[in-house]
Amino acid sequence: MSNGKKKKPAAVFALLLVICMIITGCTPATSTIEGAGDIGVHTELIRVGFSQLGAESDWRRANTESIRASLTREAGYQLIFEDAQQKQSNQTMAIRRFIQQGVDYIVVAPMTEQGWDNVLNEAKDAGIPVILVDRQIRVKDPTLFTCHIGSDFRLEGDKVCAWLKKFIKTRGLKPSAVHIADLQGTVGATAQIGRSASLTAAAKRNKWDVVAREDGDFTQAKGKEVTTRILAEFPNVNVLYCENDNMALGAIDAIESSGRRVGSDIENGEILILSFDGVSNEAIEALKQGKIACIGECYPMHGPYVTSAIEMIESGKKPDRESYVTESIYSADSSITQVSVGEKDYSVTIIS
Ligand code: GYE
Repeated sequence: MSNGKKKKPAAVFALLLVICMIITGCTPATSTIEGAGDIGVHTELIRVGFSQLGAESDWRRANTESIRASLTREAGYQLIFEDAQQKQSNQTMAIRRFIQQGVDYIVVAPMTEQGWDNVLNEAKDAGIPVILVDRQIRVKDPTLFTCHIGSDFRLEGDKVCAWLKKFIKTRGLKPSAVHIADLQGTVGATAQIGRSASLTAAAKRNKWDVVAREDGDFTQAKGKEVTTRILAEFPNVNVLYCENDNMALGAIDAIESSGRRVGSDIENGEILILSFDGVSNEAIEALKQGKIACIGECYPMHGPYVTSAIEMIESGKKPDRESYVTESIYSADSSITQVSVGEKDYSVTIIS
C-alpha cells in the first residue's frame, strides 16, 4: 500500500489518461504506460509518473533506461513515462496529467532550475510526493519536493578544470597560451550552471583566456554548428570545454571538417577537447584515440536510487534530501594520475 491511497486497476488509468487527453486536447510529447494489463491481478502496483526532459544525449538515454529497468511491474511498479522533448512546458503538462491520474509518486528530471513553483504546488495539494533526478530546481517552498538524486556538477567541472591546470603545468605552457571556448549545455540547467561556473572560477584564478561561450543545448548537432561558428570567429581557440560528450563529438566533427586537428599539441595548431559524461562507447573511443583529452564522469543510473527512495517513503521513513552519485574523471594521458580540488585529491581513471 502506498501513502494510504487505494490502488486502481492499471487499465482504468490507461483509459482515464485517454479521456483526459481528449477533454484537455493535449497530447503528451510521447507517453507510455508500462506495467499495465492483467486487470485485477496487479492492483497493488505503485504508480509512478516520470517526466523525462528529453532524449538529447547518450547520457539521457541511459538515464531513461535505468529508470525503466528499475520501475518494472515485477518490482511492483506501474510506470507512466513521458518524454518532454526538451520543452519545459511539456514537463509542466505531463505533471498535470500525472496529478489528474492520481499517481502515487511523481519523478521529474527537470529541464532548467526555474519555473516549478506553480505545478509542484499543485502536486503538493494533491498529496503526491515528488522525487527529482539529475538536475535541481529553485523553488520558494522547499517542501515542494521530497528528495533529489543526481550529480555534483560543480565538482565535476572543478575536477576537469584541475586536470587542465595540471596539463598546462606538465607541458610547461604559459596560462596566457590557452584560449578556451566554452560549449555550454542548455542554459539554465543545473549541469550547465555548475560546469560553466567551474570554468569561470578556474579561468579567473589561473588567468586563462576564455574567448567564447555559446549554448550548444547538449546535442551533437548543435555542438557541431556552434563549434563551426566559434572556429570561424575565433581562430586562436585551442581548448574546447564541452559541457557534454555529444557536443564534444559534434565539435570534433566540426574541427576535422574545417581542416584542423584535435589533440593535445595545442602549441602546434591542435585543439584540446575536454568533456563530461563518459557514457557512450563513441566518446570512450574518442578518448582512447586522444581526440578527447579528459572526461569528467557523469553517472546516469538513477533507477535504483529512485526505487530505494520510494521504498523508504512507503515504509514511513524519510529518504536523504540530497543524494550525490560518486563519479570519477577519465583520461588516456597517463602523465596525469591525480587532480586536486580544494584540499581533496581525486585519482584519474586512465583508460587505455
Ligand atoms: O551531462 C548531458 C545531458 O543533466 C547530467 O544532460 C545531465 C546532462 C548530461 O544532456 O549529456
